[in-house]
Amino acid sequence: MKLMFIAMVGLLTGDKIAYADSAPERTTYKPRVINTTDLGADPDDEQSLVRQLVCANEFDIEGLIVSTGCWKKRQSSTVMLDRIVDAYGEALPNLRVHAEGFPSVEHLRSISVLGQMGYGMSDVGEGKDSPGSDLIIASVDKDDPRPVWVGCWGGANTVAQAIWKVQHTRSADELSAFLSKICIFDILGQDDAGAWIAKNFPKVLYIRATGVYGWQPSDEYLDEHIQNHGPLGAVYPDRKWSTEGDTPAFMHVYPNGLNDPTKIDQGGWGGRFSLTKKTSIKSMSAVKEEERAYDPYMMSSNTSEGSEAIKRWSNGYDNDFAARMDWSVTGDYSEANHHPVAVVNGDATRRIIKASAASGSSVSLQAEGSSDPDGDSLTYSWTFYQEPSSYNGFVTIENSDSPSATITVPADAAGKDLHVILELHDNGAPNLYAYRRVILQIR
Ligand SMILES: [Ca+2]
Ligand SMILES: [Ca+2]
Ligand SMILES: [Ca+2]
Repeated sequence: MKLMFIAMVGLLTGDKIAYADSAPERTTYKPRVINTTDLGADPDDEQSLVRQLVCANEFDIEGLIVSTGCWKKRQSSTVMLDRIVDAYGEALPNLRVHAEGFPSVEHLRSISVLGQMGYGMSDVGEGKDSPGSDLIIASVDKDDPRPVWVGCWGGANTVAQAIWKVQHTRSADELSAFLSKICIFDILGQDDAGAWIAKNFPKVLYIRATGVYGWQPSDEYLDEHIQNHGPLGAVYPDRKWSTEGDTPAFMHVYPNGLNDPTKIDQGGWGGRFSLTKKTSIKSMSAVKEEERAYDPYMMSSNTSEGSEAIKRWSNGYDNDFAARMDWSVTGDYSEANHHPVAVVNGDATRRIIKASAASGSSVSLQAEGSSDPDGDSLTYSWTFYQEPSSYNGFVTIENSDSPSATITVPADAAGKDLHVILELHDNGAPNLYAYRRVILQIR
């Protein structure tokens, strides 16, 4: 079957396949992210910051906010954050040799601020505005259609203060518009502010991730590939408890072609999350009693795979981090590996491709034109990703290890969708991965 590609935004025509809608579900724009971190409670926030900063060209980082949580109920300075941003500054000339789009140190310093200095909802309300809560409001207020993803690496009371302020100073419609641009990714629930937000503002996209352990690289891996790598490796501490528990907050929005982060059940490097909100998503045990004041409240959380939904991509995200740490220590482009580009049916963006297909038909998907900036050879893998698909049977993919694969759409799949993932990697050191997702809507 010959498929003809018409335009980048998307009309794909052929005997049996056509785009379901002409508007791209997600373009390759960078996600906007703000973190609130309880730096100093557990060295894993420092670890996550290092990983985030070597990936910083993939995001528009609009806020690095030092705040509190149940393991650190007071904050008074950004010193720990500043030290890591300084290390980024040392590595930046090298990083910029290997990819475009890394933010300047001056930009990061300008968005490195204190959030709520006290704990939980006791530090939210009149007269409690902080530089962090003001920054969140200013960021959401920008004339920019992209949502702002607030990652809560500790408590959620700085974003709660931002919402409180808008609730008390603007009209209901203005509040509603404000809330529609905030997406919250809460790691484990580390104060009572998350429950307050979920209870009072149920329309906010609110993920409380609980499957945040079990995907991490080993201590030995970190010794060998991360900690011995220059100024950023030097500020990646040994773990005290678990490694990088907060990292899923930004890995979920990492624009690597796997998922649209606002479609939270698709699944990507940060995990996979249920569209159905539940009442039973509890915080860490230190907060559970305080949280009862807001029962019942509704949140989204991990699907039943838990952190396995992250771990399935481990070669991709481990090698991505290792290669980026290589970038941070060499200004010679040829001394490090760089990511391949995955092209599907002529589309070289990283957006999710949606297409319709008839039950019982064969659908040809082509990755021809995929390339690697280092001239590496590429290995292809097309798989049916069953968990996010509404079709639950088996799907056969012929030539699934070649650039040109053929999906046999099951005869009983009408009305369902099939999520097909192209995962390709190069043969550089370490192997680097690129992904695409095609969602076939079966008629
Ligand atoms: Ca933390
Ligand atoms: Ca170590
Ligand atoms: Ca390469």
